Amino acid sequence: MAIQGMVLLVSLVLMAAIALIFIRAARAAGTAGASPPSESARTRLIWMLAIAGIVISAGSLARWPHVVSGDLQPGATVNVTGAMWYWEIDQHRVPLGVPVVFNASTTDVTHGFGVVDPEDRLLFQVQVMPGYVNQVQHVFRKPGVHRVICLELCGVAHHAMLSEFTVAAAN
Ligand SMILES: [Cu+2]
Repeated sequence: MAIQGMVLLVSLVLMAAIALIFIRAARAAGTAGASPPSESARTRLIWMLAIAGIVISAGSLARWPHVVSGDLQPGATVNVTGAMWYWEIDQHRVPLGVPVVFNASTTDVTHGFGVVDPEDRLLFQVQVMPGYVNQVQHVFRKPGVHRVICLELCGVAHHAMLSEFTVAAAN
């Protein structure tokens, strides 16, 4: 399941759970002389919520991009520099199917290095901050032109801070 689909599902389940709790509370408030829940019922509820929280967190975060690619050996390294308002990328051809490390830095203010696949889906992003070289690793699964966008509002031409590179089979 796509991450967006998973996030939506988890959000809907949690919203339904919160709605049920509110409905129960509203009903209980309307009942004269309703007795408060017993100590054991409260303990059971806390345990159920804790276990649900752990299961949902583990299930929804396990496939997060930085975890998936965390331990891989890089097959290519790309240096990216952000500046108001353009991206400088030292390679415009990036290999398919191997881990690619992006070293992202900035010459001025904070930017957000975001990469969008040919179907307009955001694959990953990393904050680009003055004084740091931030690394992000990604394995491209689809060939084609990938767009680079800025995801940190950085001034009047932030929206025009665009670039692109092509993902193709390494040879
Ligand atoms: Cu920017």
